Amino acid sequence: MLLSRRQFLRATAAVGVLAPTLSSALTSCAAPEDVPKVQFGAALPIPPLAESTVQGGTRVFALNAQGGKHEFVPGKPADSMGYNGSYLGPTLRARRGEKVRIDLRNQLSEETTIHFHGMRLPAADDGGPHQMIDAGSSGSPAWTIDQPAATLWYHPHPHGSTERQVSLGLTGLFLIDEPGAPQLPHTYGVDDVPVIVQDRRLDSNGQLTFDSSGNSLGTLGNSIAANGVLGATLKVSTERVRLRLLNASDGRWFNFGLADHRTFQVVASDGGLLAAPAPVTRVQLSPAERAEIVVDLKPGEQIMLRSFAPELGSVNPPDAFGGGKDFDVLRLDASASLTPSPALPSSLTTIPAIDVDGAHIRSFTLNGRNINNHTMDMNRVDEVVAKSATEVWYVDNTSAYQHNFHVHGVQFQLLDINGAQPPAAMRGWKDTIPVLPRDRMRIAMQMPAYADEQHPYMYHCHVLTHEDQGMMGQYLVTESGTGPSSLTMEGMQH
Ligand SMILES: [Cu+2]
Repeated sequence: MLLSRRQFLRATAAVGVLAPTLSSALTSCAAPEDVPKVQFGAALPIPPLAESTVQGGTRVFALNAQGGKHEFVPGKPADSMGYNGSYLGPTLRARRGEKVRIDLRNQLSEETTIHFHGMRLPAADDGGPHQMIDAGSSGSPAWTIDQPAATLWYHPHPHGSTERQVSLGLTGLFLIDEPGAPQLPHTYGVDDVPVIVQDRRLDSNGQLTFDSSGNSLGTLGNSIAANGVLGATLKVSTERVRLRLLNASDGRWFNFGLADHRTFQVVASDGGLLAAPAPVTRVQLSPAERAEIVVDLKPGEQIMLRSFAPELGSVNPPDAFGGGKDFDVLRLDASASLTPSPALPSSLTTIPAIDVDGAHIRSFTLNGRNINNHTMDMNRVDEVVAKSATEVWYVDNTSAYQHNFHVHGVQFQLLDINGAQPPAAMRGWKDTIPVLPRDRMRIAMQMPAYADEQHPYMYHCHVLTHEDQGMMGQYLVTESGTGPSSLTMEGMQH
């Protein structure tokens, strides 16, 4: 049975349990208690591909948002939420050009939404905080997929309770395929493997908690889950494996690398393939960012995918608020004999640079829990943009704390970071970028092609605690680029 929000908060208020390896990760907690040390070896579960039917030319997926129990710690089932199961959700998969519909039944005891993170789609189908689905009700967002092959994801977005619903397990991947894809490992669950990485804050009873207790980073966990399992291990049977990494944590930055510091290739960012594979030894992801990486393996070897101490900006202390730890994520166990994999192509796709000549320029300043000195107001329209216009947005973090920045309804290009060219792994399509203290980012994008004076898109910090605290704004897309400064809420919320 699920607890109400108030019951849940009461039940978790006194909790302050730490794993020995992350004992300073939380700055204002009760005395640490031992959490069993995680042994690697449990098989990495592969989220099933969601079944679909084609109805009148539309590919239809059916999802149930439901409560359940999930065992992070054996023998200690935790209250959880999932889509079509007790934790996480199936992987949705569709091709560019297809019309899709997602029939979501809300079987939770509370309202929710389903947001399609990274998708270009009409605002009314985006599943933001205005598209609430009551307990016991259903919603059916539909649109035509019109963007490159990518690893996107879906999750709830109810204003003020996003962190709790996502933390409890409402998270799944949405893969877009495209004809003419370059030759990369592509057998789902074999050499093309989704890896949803979350730091989970578990108490001594193995229950999920999400009390940020004044930590400026939001909730930091004491355990690391890959596809919902602590100490996960992937048996690899091919010479190369493609890992689709999603940072689905509340507030933790990951800096992924292999334990022996070997070079691997980043082949895709949030919104699709890079122009060419980017050889790196680390790829850093803030909450909600994705990277697809290809790792070469030798027969019989074991190698750990690790998150090393992330770079959190010069303003922060080295282990800012406990966000600077390193820890193991996923062990890769290569078979004694490996099936040969084709060589990686030297070029992957074409990413035309957005022509920013004459672009409309806007500025967004992150400070405290504010964006441009405001917290979220569901009735206020913060920006009005013209349909399909090219825009350049400056995003400045004037605070001493790290944030990130996500824009709904678009994929953008990161033009520069403090005037400098971004690293190769960030030169593809993005929908979420880290904005470290004192950083100024400049992004360019073509605004959505769907004009709608009633339904806004969101932009916000994706540290879920910050988002719930109101670090979010709304933009409307209209034909002319002018429009109302407030919304009539009547009939919109339900
Ligand atoms: Cu933030």
